[in-house]
Amino acid sequence: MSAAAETINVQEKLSASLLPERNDSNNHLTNGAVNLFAPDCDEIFDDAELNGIHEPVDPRTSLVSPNDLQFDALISNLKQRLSAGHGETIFEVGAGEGTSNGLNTEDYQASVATLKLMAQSCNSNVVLLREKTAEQGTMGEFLVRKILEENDFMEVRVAVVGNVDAGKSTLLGVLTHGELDNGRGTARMKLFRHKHEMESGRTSSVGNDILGFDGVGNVVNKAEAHGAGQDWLRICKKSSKVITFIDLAGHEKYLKTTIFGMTGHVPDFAMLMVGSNAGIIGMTKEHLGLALALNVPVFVVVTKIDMCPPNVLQETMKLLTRILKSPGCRKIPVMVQNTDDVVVSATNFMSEKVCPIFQISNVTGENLDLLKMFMNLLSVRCDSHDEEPAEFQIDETYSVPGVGTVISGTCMQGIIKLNDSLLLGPDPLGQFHPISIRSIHRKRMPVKEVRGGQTASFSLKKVKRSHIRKGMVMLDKSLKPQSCWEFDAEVLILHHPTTISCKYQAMIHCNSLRQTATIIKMSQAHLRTGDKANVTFRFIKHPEFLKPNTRMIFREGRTKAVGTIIRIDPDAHPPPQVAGKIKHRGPGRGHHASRDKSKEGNAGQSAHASTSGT
Ligand SMILES: Nc1nc2c(ncn2[C@@H]2O[C@H](COP(=O)(O)OP(=O)(O)OP(=O)(O)O)[C@@H](O)[C@H]2O)c(=O)[nH]1
Ligand SMILES: [Mg+2]
Repeated sequence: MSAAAETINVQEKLSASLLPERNDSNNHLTNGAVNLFAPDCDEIFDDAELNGIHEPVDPRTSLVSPNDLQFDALISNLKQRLSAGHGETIFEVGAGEGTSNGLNTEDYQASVATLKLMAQSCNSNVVLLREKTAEQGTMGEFLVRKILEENDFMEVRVAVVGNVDAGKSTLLGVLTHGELDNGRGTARMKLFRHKHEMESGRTSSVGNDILGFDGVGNVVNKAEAHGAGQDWLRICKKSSKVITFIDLAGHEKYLKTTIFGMTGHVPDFAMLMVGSNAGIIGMTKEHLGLALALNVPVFVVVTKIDMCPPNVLQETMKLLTRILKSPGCRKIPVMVQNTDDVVVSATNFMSEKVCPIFQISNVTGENLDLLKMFMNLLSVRCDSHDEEPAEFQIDETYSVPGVGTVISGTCMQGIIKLNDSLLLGPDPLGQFHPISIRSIHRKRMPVKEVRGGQTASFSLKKVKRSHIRKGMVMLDKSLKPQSCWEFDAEVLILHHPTTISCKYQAMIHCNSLRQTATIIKMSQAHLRTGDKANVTFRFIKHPEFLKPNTRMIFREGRTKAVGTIIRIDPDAHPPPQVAGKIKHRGPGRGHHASRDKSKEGNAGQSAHASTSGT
């Protein structure tokens, strides 16, 4: 059987294989993700009961002619689904239980009209995604998306990984700038940040670009006038959903930066790119492993189908499906060949089991529409935890003339507002210092607040850039943060040529922090490939802010391990060789506020525009 046929069969089995996971009345999957696909039959019934109606409501016909009470229950159900889906949900019309699906034309039209009224009451747009014929008539799937204020948008981050020359930067150039590639590198030029990248054509840093979708799913980005960059402000204002692509380097020598992009930039999803003619070579498996280790759901884009002989493409697909199904990955590959496949794979993607595969050409544009439709349906993966105290991790710092120090990163939880006073740290002594927020930008757009799951940049009052490093955090004062020199983690050794013992040193990547640490204790004497153990690490340079349950990567040369932090030790002391050398460089010391004030001036809109990322 051909690889393509194999994946199509898997797709047919997909709905059946995913059904048992819908196991509670709130339609949450066993792994915690919300399945937007399923109709909330139980909730409709519960609401109806609450309203004193004791007859069970058939979900298939519930929208045909609801009475006032039923209509109210339907609206409250839709509101819940919109809130669980961070502002959008996919609603099935005519879906019943078992084999009883579909509605006759009249009832179907009445149901669609009801859905539109429901959406109107929830201040949302409705768009038809697909219709199909079932046993009892027509069924339809609709995207219901909340209409947001002009300065607000849903944010989804996609890390773009894959081997050198797979076409990562090219695809992003084509998607975000609306012009096809010439096969010799024209499209990627818009993405590069450095002169040497332009010259070599190779990405070496973490790049950023955005693709905006409006309320009904149209792409907002326009093919810009010759040489002009995309206007991020316009895109953000017109978009309901903004996809931020994190363009990463495929070359092995930049792996450290690529890992930083995957851990520090907190992607919701990873797009693994494979050149169809080159196949699964170089860093492809390494990058796939990285996404799996960090529990980031992956979809695959196979490029260059315009120039690939059919037998080579078939070989690549065969190997790809084999790797995805292997015990190390345990994914269900789904070949996406039409809009139906897009809806099925997008709605089931959150289960982390499904791995959609696209075959595209950046030169002819083949299948790019399917990829764009899929991107439009990608949901926000993290909860914003608005009620929790604010926590922001820094992944980049800038010194902006006329503004001062600007930091960018991701808000992990809570809400940060203009003029808020937060704690910044840890400094080399492990201490945190109060700072206040003088301006906030999301994707270069000035805003008044930022919440969990969103990236942003801030200009800070009275802080020198040299006092801030990647991996530092800004936290709400109520968290009473502590830094640590030592922590315990449960690690799994993915690869090591021989054995790991105490005193072994390697680089820890955890969120946006990167620092070498020494193993000072292990639950067993030696660790080999495949071993799992509890290990105590000690940082070699300065203390860090860590939280239990965070995923981390531990790496040195070809040695790779993944782990989860289980305990931090705020009382441990610095390693002896460092203890005598630490100088205080925290914000607030050796710093003359009055002198800096004149330098910093007002944080204007253009300030953050000159920063590349958020
Ligand atoms: N014919 C054809 N060429 C393509 C396609 N996609 C990319 N290319 C070409 O492939 C080359 C490599 O593309 P890049 O986008 O730089 O690859 P990359 O994955 O970003 O590479 P690194 O940044 O080094 O990891 C360029 O010359 C592109 O023009 C495609 O679909 N068809
Ligand atoms: Mg590139």
